[in-house]
Amino acid sequence: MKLTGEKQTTSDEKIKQMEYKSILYRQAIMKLIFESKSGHTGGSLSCVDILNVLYNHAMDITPENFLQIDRDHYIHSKGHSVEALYVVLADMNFFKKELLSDFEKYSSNMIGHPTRFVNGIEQNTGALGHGLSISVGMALAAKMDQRNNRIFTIMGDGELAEGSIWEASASAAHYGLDNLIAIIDRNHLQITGHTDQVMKMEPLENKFAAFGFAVREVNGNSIAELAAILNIVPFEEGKPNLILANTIKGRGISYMENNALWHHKVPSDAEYQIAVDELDLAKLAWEQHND
Ligand SMILES: Cc1ncc(C[n+]2csc(CCOP(=O)(O)OP(=O)(O)O)c2C)c(N)n1
Ligand SMILES: [Mg+2]
Repeated sequence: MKLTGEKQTTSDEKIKQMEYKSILYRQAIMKLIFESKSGHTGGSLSCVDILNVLYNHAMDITPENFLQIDRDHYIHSKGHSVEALYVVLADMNFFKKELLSDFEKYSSNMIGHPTRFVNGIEQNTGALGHGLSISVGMALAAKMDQRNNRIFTIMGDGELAEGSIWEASASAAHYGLDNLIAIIDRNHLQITGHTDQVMKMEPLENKFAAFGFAVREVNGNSIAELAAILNIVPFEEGKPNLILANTIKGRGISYMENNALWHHKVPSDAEYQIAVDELDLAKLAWEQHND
C-alpha cells in the first residue's frame, strides 16, 4: 500500500497468522544464534514483531519487485539485530532458508551486520546513527521524482545518542517527508545497561514532536497494534512519521527479557533448551487458542 490516500485494513485472520509467524521467527533466531555461537540476541527478539508486520503486511517489498525503484524501501538502522532481519527475509523468499545456517561462518556473506551482498538487504548498516540519514535521502529523492513509495527504518533507542539522528530529523521535517516512517525499538536498554543511565534521551515524544515529526506510540510487540498504526500512515500530511514502539528486549524468552546481559550473548545448552521449551509452549498456546 503506497501513499495513495487510501487506508489499509487488517483482518483478524491475518493478525493471527502474523502472531504465529512471530513465534516461528523467534525459534529461528534462537536456532541461528545457538548454532553459530554468536549473535545479538536481545535486540533481535525485541524488533522481530515490527519486522514481521512490516514485511508481511505494511511494506510493498518482494523479491519480484526488489529491483524497481518505486517499491517501498527498508533500512535496518539498528544493524546489529540482523538475525531478526535474516529470518524474516528468508521467510519472504529473498534467499533459501538453508542459507541461515551459514550465519557467521568463515567466508559467508551472512555476517553479523547487514551487507548488500545478501539478497533483500538495501544498505550496509551496523555503525549506529546512519540509517535515518540514508532514509531521509531516499525519501527526499522519492518526493523529488514524484514517486509515492515510502521509506521505512527501525532504530534502537540507544542509537538515538548518535548526533547524526538529530541532524537527519531536522532535515526530515524541513523537507516535509511524510513518506518517511521511522520506528524506534524502544526497549529502554542499550549495550551496557538502561538507556537513561547511558545517555538520557527521554521524553522522546516531545523531542521528536519538537523536531516536526507526527509521533504515535504503540506496543511494539503487539502485532495488532503495529498493523493498526501502520495502516494509517501518513499520520499528518507534510510531516515525517515517527512510531515509538515500546518493546521488551529479549521478548519471548523469560530469562532474557529486560536483561542487558543478553544484548550479545549465546545461550548455553541448558539455556537453549529452556528457550526451545518456552517457544514450543507459546506455539501450543497459539494452536489451542486458534483451533
Ligand atoms: C557508531 C557505533 N557506536 C557503537 C556501536 C556499538 N553498539 C552496538 S549495539 C549498541 C547498543 C545499541 O542499543 P540500542 O540502539 O538500544 O539497540 P537495541 O537495544 O535495540 O539492541 C552499541 C553501542 C555501534 N554499533 N556503532
Ligand atoms: Mg535499546
